[in-house]
Amino acid sequence: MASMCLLAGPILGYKRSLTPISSFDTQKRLHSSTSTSIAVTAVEPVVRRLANYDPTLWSFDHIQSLSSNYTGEDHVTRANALKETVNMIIRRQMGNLSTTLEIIDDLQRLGIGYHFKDEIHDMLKMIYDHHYENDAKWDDMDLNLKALGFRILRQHGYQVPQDTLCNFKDKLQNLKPHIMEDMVVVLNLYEASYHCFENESILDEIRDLTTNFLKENLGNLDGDISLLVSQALKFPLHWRVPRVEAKWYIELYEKRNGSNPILIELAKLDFDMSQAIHLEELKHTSRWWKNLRWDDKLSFARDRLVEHFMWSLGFTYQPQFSLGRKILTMVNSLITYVDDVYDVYGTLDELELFTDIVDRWDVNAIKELPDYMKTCFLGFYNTINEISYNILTETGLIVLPYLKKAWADFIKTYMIEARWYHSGYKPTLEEYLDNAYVSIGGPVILMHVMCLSSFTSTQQMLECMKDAENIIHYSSLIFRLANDLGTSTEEIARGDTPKSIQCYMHESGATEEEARMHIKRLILETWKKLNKERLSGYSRFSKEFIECATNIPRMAQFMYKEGDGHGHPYITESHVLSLLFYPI
Ligand code: 0FV
Ligand code: MN
Ligand code: MN
Ligand code: MN
Ligand code: MN
Repeated sequence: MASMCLLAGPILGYKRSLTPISSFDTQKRLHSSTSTSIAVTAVEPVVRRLANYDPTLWSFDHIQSLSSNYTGEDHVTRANALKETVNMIIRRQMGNLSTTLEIIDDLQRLGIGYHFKDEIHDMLKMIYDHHYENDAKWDDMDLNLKALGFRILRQHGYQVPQDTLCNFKDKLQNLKPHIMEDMVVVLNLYEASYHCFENESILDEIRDLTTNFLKENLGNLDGDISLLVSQALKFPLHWRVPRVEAKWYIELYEKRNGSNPILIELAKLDFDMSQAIHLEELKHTSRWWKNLRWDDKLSFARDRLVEHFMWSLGFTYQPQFSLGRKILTMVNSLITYVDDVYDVYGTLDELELFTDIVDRWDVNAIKELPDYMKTCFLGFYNTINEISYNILTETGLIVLPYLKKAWADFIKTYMIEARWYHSGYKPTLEEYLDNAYVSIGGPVILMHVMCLSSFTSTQQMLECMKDAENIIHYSSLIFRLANDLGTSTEEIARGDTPKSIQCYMHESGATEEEARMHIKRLILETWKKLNKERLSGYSRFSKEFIECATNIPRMAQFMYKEGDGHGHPYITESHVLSLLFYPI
């Protein structure tokens, strides 16, 4: 009967008391991508937007049917033997600066650096003490090693000054693009320059000059170096997602002359073995998702479980962070659904109610909510309680009060955006970003990561959280700016509050193209601030926390580089296959 009503007038829907919720599916199919639907109720019309998101590409049954051959003891035994051999290789070349730096770089890029944390730590300490503490030795070193050493030391939290690279200019002039070694120097300088802080003009200049040099000569290159350069020009290594880089680099490294077969075998095996663990995590979370039933009860929103898992995998891929990936996948799913409630489906009055109930964390008040919000609130409430319970049994700490607070603060930023939208208010860019770095979800995600770190008390955790405000801010700000570059065109067409591009256009009179350039510059500047915070953070935060905080903006730039890779799942389909479903 419901569907007959809808067929009679596709623009008219009916309130939930008259029409079962499942009819939203039918509405989705009948409306065009930016439609507004007027649902007629017995009392007053409810105006709702519909986004017409693409359905998920991955069914529950398909996810559950996935499996990997890379489980079992034989693989573990082989991997352990390979790790032993790599350890020997590392020890054998210690003392040789050039091969040491190269092997560290390769181990990291192949995604297996985490197995040799202590060895890498010791090698870098030696290099730093020996070469950097002693200026003269550093000055004598060739430019390529300086660039490589500078990058790797900064990656690991060493305060190497930019002056280390100050005499690059004369050298750069003598470099010949047709000589492969010379291009490697330029490429290494380029990659080093992205570890820049604010006001490091030498590094700024290196970035500009090497970018131009690489662009001008890309056409004349072939082989490895041409692939490395074209990849670097799309995104510098420092901005790339480690798990994505590993998959790409393993293939490239394998084809390279003089590559080490032991490293290749270990990298491949490790990728496939950790992928087997990831698949089990995905299957586990997909059962949680199926039980939650939001995919059909809240069918106006983006059903993106697999993509939410891929985000978590981009944040951290090491096997020991399994619980973290499962929790973050749940968190990402909640964020996306609640975001669609606020941006697309909910009326202003409903949203005020929901915001208030989350703030009070009052499960008894759900009877005041419309039906779809009852499902949304209770599912959300139960999930956060479950996450808190998992963290309690894992760490012994009661984190619920902090999670509740982080979620309430987050939802309030959604409410501010909803009020702006409904009143037609146009914030300045600064006013917008002060709210939007929170509304993107970075702080709430990182609060969960923080809660998963090992602390002896919640007091200690709280102090750490306070210390981490800047790193959280910059990480989330890049996440937001990258999201706006990729999603705001459709958001504005559908009806949403002005995003950073529109705010800047409005306040400065810039064209859209100019505004986009401005946002890209802001991303670069924010990376510099993040770099600084990362470095000072090494003594205060867990390495996992710093890595997650750095991987969030990397993942955002990756997901939104070709538009809305999250809203349009076919854009990211090949990455899901390559990272999650297909072994090497
Ligand atoms: C919201 O997208 C959304 F789905 C995000 C931020 C990606 C999900 C992944 C994680 C939470 C890691 P949308 O562009 O609608 O966000 P805004 O805030 O612009 O409405
Ligand atoms: Mn679409
Ligand atoms: Mn949204
Ligand atoms: Mn939103
Ligand atoms: Mn967006």
